[in-house]
Amino acid sequence: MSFNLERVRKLNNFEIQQGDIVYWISRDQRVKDNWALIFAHQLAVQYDRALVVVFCLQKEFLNAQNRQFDFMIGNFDQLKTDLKRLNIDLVIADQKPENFLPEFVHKHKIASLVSDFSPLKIKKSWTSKILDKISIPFFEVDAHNIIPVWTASQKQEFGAYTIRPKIHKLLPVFLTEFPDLKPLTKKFQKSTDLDLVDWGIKIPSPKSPVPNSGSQQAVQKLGVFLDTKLNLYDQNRNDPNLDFLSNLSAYLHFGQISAQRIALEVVKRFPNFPASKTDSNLNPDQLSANAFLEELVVRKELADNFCFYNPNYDNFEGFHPWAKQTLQEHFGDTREFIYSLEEFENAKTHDDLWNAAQLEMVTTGKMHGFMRMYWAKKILEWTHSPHKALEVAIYLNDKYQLDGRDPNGYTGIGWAIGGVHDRAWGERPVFGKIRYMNYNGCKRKFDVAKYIAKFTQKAIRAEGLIF
Ligand code: FAD
Ligand code: FO1
Repeated sequence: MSFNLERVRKLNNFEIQQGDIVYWISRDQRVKDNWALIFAHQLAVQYDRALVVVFCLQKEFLNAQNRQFDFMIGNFDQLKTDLKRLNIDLVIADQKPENFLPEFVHKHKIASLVSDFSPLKIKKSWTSKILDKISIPFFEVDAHNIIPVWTASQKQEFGAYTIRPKIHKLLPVFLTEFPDLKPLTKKFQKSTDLDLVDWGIKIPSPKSPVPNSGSQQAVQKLGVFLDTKLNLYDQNRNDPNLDFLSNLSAYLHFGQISAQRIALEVVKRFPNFPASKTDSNLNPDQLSANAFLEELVVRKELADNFCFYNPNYDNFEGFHPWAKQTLQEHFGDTREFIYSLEEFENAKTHDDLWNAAQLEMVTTGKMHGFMRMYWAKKILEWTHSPHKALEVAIYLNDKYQLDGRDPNGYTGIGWAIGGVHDRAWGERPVFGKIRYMNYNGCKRKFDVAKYIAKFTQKAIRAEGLIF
């Protein structure tokens, strides 16, 4: 089987014992194309054991609201059905992972624990608390990145230009097809002593209509993107009035589709990625595909690199020294406008373009990628300090975006407000040397009035866009 063991980290030194295998599923909520499940399945086959998948449902998760929980839960039936085909049970527990998993391991005499990987502090904290309480092998598998984050680079990278050559070099090794999984012969037998462990809650019903969540929908969306948008992606991606992005970010965030699957499908159609430096004869369709893969692979994996190596990924201390210094030098600058969190949240600024972007996010659960840059930079301009700007941007992004609470979000906001992965630009008030964006620049790029008209309160009411 083409399984590269670089994808796996063993987090302790225990050896495998008698008993079954648990895959604690969190970030990669799918059966197809999931390296963590593939590894757990491989352990089950190798040692002739059963495999059970456990999900710990948290009521509080980084400011997630009903819309995000509904999007996530909307995929659980599919997950359960897909696992059942492999003779694997799904247990959903509404308890903290650090309480439920050690007890489950103990109660069911589990031989080994496998989990998917996330660079976020919340997952690191769950993992370290579990490690303190168990004495069986605990493996972590990077099932989200094409190149495992610890293999791509051993340090925090400065920018896309420093990680790109490393990623491009390793792609032939890691951008491979996934093996098919066969049903397991052994089935997990739950303990008869059910009182001590809460045996799986009923899958809660979504509270609001879920906008097409689930692994099947993700595959459909990918098909539409490949057939009708990819060739014009590069040309149209910075126009928020056009629907030319993949719209896959929420599916990627919840692991309902694998980034590696998307990349494989793109490369099947456009095999010249990465292009060699000397290759200047690429046709426009191939160039467009490469522009998309730059975002999906290089930018996305750079975001995981930032959060993995920088525990301050969500605060001012995480910025590079040049950015902290320039922002500090401009702390005292007069701000023309200052808004409270409430004013931002209710889209009550003087700027109709900013308000429209905020309303797009609140009503649809997804702001267009181009507007995210403008949106975050204006929060820097209209708050008392970069600290406050970060707090407001992260709060709103995590609360309203379906794809929020993600390394891409913390890194994107860090880029806009703190120059993360960017360079110094011409100095100006408030921003210092952080790259600036303004309304007139947007006007030159796209039909600003059209975008505003679409997302004004009145238009939203008429078209029923509210989430
Ligand atoms: P496409 O253009 O179709 O891109 C495909 C995929 O590539 C995306 O789904 C994403 O996984 C990846 N990608 C694209 N752009 C970037 C980028 N700049 N950095 C890292 N990966 C990228 N992305 C999120 O997933 N969650 C967030 O919370 C988030 N917040 C952001 C906040 C700010 C201030 C900024 C500037 C960017 C943010 N991004 C975030 C990155 C980017 O804007 C979104 O990934 C993109 O708009 C999602 O839409 P899409 O899937 O249709 O994009
Ligand atoms: N992962 C879990 O393991 N349990 C949850 O209850 C859970 C809720 C959740 C809500 C919103 C959201 O955006 C993500 C959520 N996740 C949850 C998944 C989470 O994205 C990943 O596990 C993170 O990467 C953890 O660091």
